[in-house]
Amino acid sequence: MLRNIDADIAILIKREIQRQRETINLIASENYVSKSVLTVVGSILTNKYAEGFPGKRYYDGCENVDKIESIAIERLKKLFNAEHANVQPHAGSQANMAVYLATLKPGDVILGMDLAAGGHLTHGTKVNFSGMIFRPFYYGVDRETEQLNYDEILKIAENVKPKLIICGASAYPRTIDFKKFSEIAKSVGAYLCADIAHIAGIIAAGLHPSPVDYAEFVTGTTHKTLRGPRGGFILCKKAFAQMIDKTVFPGIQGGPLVHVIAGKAVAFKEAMNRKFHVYQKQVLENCSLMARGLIERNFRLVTGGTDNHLILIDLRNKKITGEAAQRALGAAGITVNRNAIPYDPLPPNIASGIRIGTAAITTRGMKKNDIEKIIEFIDEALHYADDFDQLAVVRKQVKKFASQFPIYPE
Ligand code: DSN
Repeated sequence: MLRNIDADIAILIKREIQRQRETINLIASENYVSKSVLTVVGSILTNKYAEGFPGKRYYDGCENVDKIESIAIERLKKLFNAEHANVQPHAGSQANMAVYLATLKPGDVILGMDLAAGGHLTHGTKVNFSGMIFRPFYYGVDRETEQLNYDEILKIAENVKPKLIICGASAYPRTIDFKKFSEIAKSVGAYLCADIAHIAGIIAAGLHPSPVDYAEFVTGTTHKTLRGPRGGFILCKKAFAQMIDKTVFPGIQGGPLVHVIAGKAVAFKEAMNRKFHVYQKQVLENCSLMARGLIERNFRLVTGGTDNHLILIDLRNKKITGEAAQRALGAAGITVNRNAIPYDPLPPNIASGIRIGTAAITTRGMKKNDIEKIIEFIDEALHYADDFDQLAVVRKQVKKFASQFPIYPE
């Protein structure tokens, strides 16, 4: 028993389960994996070293993990209709790093979405490897519409002549036009990498256009809307398969996490099921209901709404910062993250907004009436942001509400 060996960790895991059960998780990049995924990731597969790829390993005893990784690869290819898949990246960052190192030389120009406008650290931020090794330029969103302006992106691309364009975002609530990005990339002779970390599950369910036919490289994570274990993946055309694989290993990683790869395989199988399509539809429906309900309560949403699983709320009219809102909601048992809004006047550690998503609450089974209830909780918590007694009252209500949606029942 873990608690006899290491009571410290045992108790913290117990508390974390309790926290996950008693709170409402609106973090747009999180989800709850199935019991099957959980079992596989916690399995004896963690004991195995398997540097290399199926059939070409540097260690003996890989007959079972070879099959597991091959199954994961085939399922992922099928799920996204891709020519080649690599399931070894430990995370989305490693997936992006592999694509960049496979296609670029240090100092080459890359063009990605500005972190401040909703992009990701690995899309060229100065403090990240992507901005340290390469020469990053950025596109943002239109000041008026707060959406991607493809004419503007083309102009920037023509100006800076990138070798690689990265599209995809961490905090962009609208559909991304991968075809337009591909036209822009082609017109300036750049590779296109679509980072679908956030929307992978929605794409797999056929509810967001896929970049697979348009981008030479598609990267993503398995743990967000795709609802698998924490990890990354890369899809590419056959012509790039070898260079991608060898950049992942031995380029940037050693032994793959075969227990996680097995968990990915299970999640990919789950994502092929009809039930997953129904789930993703509900994620989108819940997000759109959430957007409407928030607007009715005078919340200003960046871009005026959402097409996907996430919403970015500009809190300036509510006279509260993102940081204070995150704290108040946290005290009320609602987990969110503060987030910069486009052209944010505040520094990112304070931020004028919060980002919320519906992937996790939908996995718990929440629907229309529950979304209305959650909006009430949010409104109340932000109204009483400085009153810890009132927030404690809301927290009690949230706990009671959350208990109706059990996760990992004992
Ligand atoms: N940190 C992730 C997110 O929350 O969107 C992106 O990697």
